[in-house]
Amino acid sequence: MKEGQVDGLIDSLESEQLKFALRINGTVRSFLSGILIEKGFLEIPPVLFSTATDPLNHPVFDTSFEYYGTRYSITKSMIFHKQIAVQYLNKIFTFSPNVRLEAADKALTGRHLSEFTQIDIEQLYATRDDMINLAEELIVGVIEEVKRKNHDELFSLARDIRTPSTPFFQIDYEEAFKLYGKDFESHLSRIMAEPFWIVNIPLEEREFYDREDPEKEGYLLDMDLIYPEGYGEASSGGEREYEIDRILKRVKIKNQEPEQFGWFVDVARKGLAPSAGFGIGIERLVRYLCGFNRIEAVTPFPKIPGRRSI
Ligand code: ASN
Repeated sequence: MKEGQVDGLIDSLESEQLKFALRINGTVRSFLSGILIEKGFLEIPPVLFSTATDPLNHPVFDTSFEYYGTRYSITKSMIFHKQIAVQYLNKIFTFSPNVRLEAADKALTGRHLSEFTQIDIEQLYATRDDMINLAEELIVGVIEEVKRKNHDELFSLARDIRTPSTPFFQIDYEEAFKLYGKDFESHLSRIMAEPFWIVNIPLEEREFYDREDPEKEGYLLDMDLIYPEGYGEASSGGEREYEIDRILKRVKIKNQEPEQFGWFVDVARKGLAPSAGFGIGIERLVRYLCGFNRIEAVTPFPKIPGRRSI
């Protein structure tokens, strides 16, 4: 390729570090699918576009398009598909590519890509505590596996990752806010030495599908996992709203319309059993394992918010 022709678009491909990251990425994916299959989870293929996708709790550019008279959107997360899938399949996971056309300022965080993959997990009749335990097992397991299998890569990257002890530290959203102000998440991420949970997030901070705590009105039975050393958010998840009245109430609070989530609401009207789950961003996990400053270093064709990409 001629110099200047791709004006920095293949920077990542030219880096030696990318090969280390991709080897670690391979270990991460095979470890996670191996352990989940062993535990009886079924892997379902990803859904790339749908008539209903995650509304998210922050604005992104629209990715909808029309196809034979039906409006679809590119998947922002498979939240609705996984909640429906577990009604029949009990325990599922998927490596789900998500497209979230974030505003350009998100590039400053070093952990946002407009196209990324999350391993999305859901289990019927599970509680938040079940999912916290599972996520901790996966995170500790993946760190141990990478240390075993990718010793050479970690050595070349001069990366020394500490294996966290379980259970991970948990802090209440409100308590963290009181102690450290509105930037508590990044502050805590910088000062902590091991991953930790933020729990009981206020209802208005999250999407309608995270279940409100019946014993603590206005707070959710959800959780965010945060990496230490300043790497920021790793995962989010929780128990789900499954009763139609509650779903409709929550959609209304968000000033959204039930029609926006058409088939999901229709299936929910027929009755859903409770479930819980979470998603772990694969690129963020690999970035953390590699100790990279910026997330685009883990992938050959990064989509950096606001930047032209191939
Ligand atoms: N994966 C997340 C969850 O399970 C949802 C998301 O990606 N917004 O709650």
